[in-house]
Amino acid sequence: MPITFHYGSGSPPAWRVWLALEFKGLPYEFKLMSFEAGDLKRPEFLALNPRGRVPTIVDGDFALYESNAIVEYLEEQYPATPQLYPGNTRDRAIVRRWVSEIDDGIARQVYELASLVFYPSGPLDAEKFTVARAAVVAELGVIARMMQGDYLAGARITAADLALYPHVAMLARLDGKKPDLALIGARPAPIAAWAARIEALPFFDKTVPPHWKRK
Ligand SMILES: N[C@@H](CCC(=O)N[C@@H](CS)C(=O)NCC(=O)O)C(=O)O
Repeated sequence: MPITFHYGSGSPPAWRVWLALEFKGLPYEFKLMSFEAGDLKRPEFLALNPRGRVPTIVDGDFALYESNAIVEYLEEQYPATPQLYPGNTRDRAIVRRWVSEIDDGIARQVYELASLVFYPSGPLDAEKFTVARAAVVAELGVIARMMQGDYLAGARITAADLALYPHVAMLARLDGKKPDLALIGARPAPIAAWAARIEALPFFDKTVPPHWKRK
């Protein structure tokens, strides 16, 4: 029985899991959930995830939510698939460290900026934009300096790359809505080259959020 994958378009953690399922070549049944239609708060979905969020998977009789828990579960449950936590204990610790740094850093910073752009609570506040944009650009610089090779943790793609990519992809969406942010051009060269590598993955196009493709 394939894994059931509950996804919401545009959700960075859900995109992370989608990339992982594809990278591993695992069969899955794709369930596109609508935030607007309230799909995530229906009793049948809350029975799988009491927080009513995506991503959520169901593998046989096992339901799991939280993107990082899901990616690690897939890694352990399907050890014959391409690895996202490769190497020895220390290598894997470094991948986990990256994922934590991404969740605590750039993910929050991009979310902060995206909230200002997509869900403004009042009139445009130029100072808030400047501060939020500067935080994103500074963190991209830190990540670029810390990169260990073609990918975040070295020569091979890992869970860290799949964790980061959806947040970097959001920069183009932000520029699209507010071109003077000029975030794409502000990406350090190693980040731009790394993003192009992710976008060249054979399954990448399939995972682009469906509502982004409709634009
Ligand atoms: N820490 C969670 C975050 C999941 C999350 O916040 N998902 C959002 C979409 S990005 C969601 O489903 N929000 C709907 C809601 O909270 O009602 C993860 O990594 O899976």
